[in-house]
Amino acid sequence: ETMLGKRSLGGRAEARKASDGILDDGTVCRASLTPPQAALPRLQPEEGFGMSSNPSVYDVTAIEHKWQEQWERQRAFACLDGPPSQPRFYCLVMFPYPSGRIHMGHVRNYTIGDVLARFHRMRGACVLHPIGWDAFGLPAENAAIQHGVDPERWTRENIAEMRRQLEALGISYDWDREIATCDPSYYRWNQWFFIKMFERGLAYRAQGLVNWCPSCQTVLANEQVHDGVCWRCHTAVTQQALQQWFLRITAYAEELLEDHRLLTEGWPEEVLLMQRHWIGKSVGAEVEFPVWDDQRKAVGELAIRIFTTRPDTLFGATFMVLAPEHPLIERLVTPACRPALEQFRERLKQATIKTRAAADRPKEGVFLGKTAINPVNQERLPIWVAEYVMMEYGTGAIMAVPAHDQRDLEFTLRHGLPVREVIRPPSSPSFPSRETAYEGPGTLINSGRFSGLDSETATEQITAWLVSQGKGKGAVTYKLRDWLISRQRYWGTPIPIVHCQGCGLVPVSESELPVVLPTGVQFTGSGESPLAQCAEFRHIRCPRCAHPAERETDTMDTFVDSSWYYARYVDPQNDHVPFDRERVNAWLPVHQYIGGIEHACMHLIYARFWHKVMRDLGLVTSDEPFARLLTQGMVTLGGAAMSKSRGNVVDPSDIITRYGADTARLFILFAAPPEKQLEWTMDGVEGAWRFLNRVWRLVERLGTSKDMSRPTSPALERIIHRTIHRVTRDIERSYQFNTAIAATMELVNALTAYPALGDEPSRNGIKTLLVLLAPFAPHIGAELWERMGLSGDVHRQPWPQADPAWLTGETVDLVIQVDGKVRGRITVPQQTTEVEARSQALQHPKVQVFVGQRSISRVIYIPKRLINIVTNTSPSEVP
Ligand code: ANZ
Ligand code: ZN
Ligand code: ZN
Repeated sequence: ETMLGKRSLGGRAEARKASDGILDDGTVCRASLTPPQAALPRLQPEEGFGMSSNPSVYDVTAIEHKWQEQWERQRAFACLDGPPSQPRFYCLVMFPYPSGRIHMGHVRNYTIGDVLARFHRMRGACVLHPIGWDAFGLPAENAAIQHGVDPERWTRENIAEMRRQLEALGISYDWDREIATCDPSYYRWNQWFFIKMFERGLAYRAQGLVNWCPSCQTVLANEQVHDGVCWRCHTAVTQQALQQWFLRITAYAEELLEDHRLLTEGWPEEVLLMQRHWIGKSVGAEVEFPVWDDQRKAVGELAIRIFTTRPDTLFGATFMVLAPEHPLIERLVTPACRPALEQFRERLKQATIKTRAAADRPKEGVFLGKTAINPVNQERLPIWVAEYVMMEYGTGAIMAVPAHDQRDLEFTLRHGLPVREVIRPPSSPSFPSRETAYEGPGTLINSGRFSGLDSETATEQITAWLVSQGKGKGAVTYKLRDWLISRQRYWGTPIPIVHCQGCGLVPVSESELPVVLPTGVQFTGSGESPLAQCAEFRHIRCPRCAHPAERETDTMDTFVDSSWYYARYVDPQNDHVPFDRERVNAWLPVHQYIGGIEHACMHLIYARFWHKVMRDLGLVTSDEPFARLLTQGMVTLGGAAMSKSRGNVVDPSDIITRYGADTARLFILFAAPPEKQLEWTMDGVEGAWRFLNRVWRLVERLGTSKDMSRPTSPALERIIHRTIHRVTRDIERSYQFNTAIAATMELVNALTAYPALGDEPSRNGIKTLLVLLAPFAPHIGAELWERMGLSGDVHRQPWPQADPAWLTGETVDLVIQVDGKVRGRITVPQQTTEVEARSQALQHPKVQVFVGQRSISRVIYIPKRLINIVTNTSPSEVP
């Protein structure tokens, strides 16, 4: 019997959740992760780890500090652009907002990134692994309003505190490239890009809706509206139209969709799907409905243009609907209908932007007193205004087909309008019900000469007919809206525009950049934004005509800051251009980007857009910024995402103080594959801690001999090479760090079980173990390497290579029994562990039949001969 088998299984390896750590062969490994017997451990080195028999616990804090200081002093992870021949690896984690404290989500994100960075360095790549701060944003300004602290100071202090916490995690960042987006040296380039976009018509000003607090007399960000009321004074929030700045992201809508083909390999399908929905491409037609004039004169002069995805339902239109903001309304509304229209508009103001589009809102609307003519059958359709039609989508007007559009049907039921069915469903001969529209395709009825056609053919033919009559054309619409970037806020990038009476909108000249945020402004939270109230900032001479003029006082959405920071990291100190083209093109696209799924749409679409703009400005040559994307799963406690309001937060600092960064990292990496949800358990943390202590004791047992020449037994040699193979493959191919760590745990078992010459563990084996562990637990790796007297630094060792000769070993036939009866045979390598043998046996179809739903009480394994699976069955039940 191998000791290895016994140890890894411990006789308690029931089928467990994936998060317990699954070996690549599907077996659960709890090598040293058994729950603690006692309560919380005492972690003072001198006291031992709550286990008096094991006094050899090491001084985590001292050791981790020692290495962190050394890395810092040596600038150990500074990235010098290597020779062109050296492979490069740009590993980027989404930079944090400096809230002041890191949370477990950060720890997970940055640990994953660090393993990859360290792994690729050891593999010989030149690695760029930067960090910085997404430093503008509302919380700093809210702190200023509520507590009177200066946003800049608040932010800087938070950055300092979070930097300290990140350093305590031992992440291998190149701190020389640290950037903070609130530095004028950074946001200057936001302004530079803005001007380039303005010159190209990609930045423009137009009416946009904002949230407005009537009591504070101020614009509110969406985050400042809580359940429809102002965060400060609890007054109901209204909407207001204001001149706003937009970036024309819609000009890139098709390309943003199209270029998904470049990302199918490297991005999660889920993210691409979410983006596809966000961009929301709809193919259909635009159709003109001439307005009926009572004098029958001007028919056709005025027309309502609608967008529809269902030209096949044109004969079913029974009325028209315009968005409340539609410009034609003023020209259409009859005097008799005007009072009702005004009332309706008053009511609308009460609705916030978010709630208006909600599906379950009653379909409010008013009649304008006019009709329009359906071009296919000359019917006259009443023209209404309703809030469920959005000005920002399509043409801001629709033909309503209540029989086949649910929203139209609900509106009809409320306002007593007619319904006409024009599509017969393929399967059922009758229509579902009076309350449910049939929205699918079918056969046309009541549709003149198009009756009898199927939806698809009819769509084509009706569109062609409309084109031939000059009444319409094929059209494509996107849900994606232009990006509203103005914020009536202080703590953001000032928009570099001057308003001149004579010249209009004039960009600040490039030599005058950056437009720096003024200091010493008032934060009241009411009235105009602090910048608008700051006369010294506001008043300026026009760059073009030198007459007195006014600066734009809006600042930019902070998503601007995060749209191109990945390029700035490559050349962070450049003060002539945003970055040097050659240097950036040598590094982009980012090889691996890592962050939360919550950024699937906004951030990741804005950055893709910005990249394409930079490409079109000739600054980058690639089409996409991020070649691969990993979206890490949530960290949960008690099944729910950790959150302050829920009170289920574990503070990373507490864990690091008690157990050390290596334990925190190892636990997080081992508990679940990176993209899966991770349930925080103290048992797991302690298991990771115990494992690291086992490694420590293994090295301690070596004594003082530095003799590396002792032979390693062939059996152990084989396990070492198999471990190298598995760890490498799991990191490289699928980022399955949990199984990679499980493999190192098995190696520790083996090293404990196969002392090279009976008295001491294998030095060569431990050396390999430390190299393999270094990316996961970098401090203990470096410390034990030094203590073993090995030369150099473990983090600069080349990654070991598995010798293929050791991977294909001789095989043996194993007999499989279930409850003592032979049920099959499998061929396995001689050194197969009990864990592996068990897993393979359980996959055998015959075994599955005979085990069935029963639980397994015991496994008897005789290496090279037999495995017997004993189930919880009374003997009489055995067939
Ligand atoms: C007639 C029709 C008949 C429609 C039918 C649907 C079903 P998607 O697929 O989301 O693009 N629509 C067009 N512009 C709109 C706007 N600004 N606000 C609200 N609704 C608008 O939806 C396209 C459909 O949404 C269009 O096709 C139009 O209604 C409506 F049996 O036209 B349809
Ligand atoms: Zn208010
Ligand atoms: Zn001027």
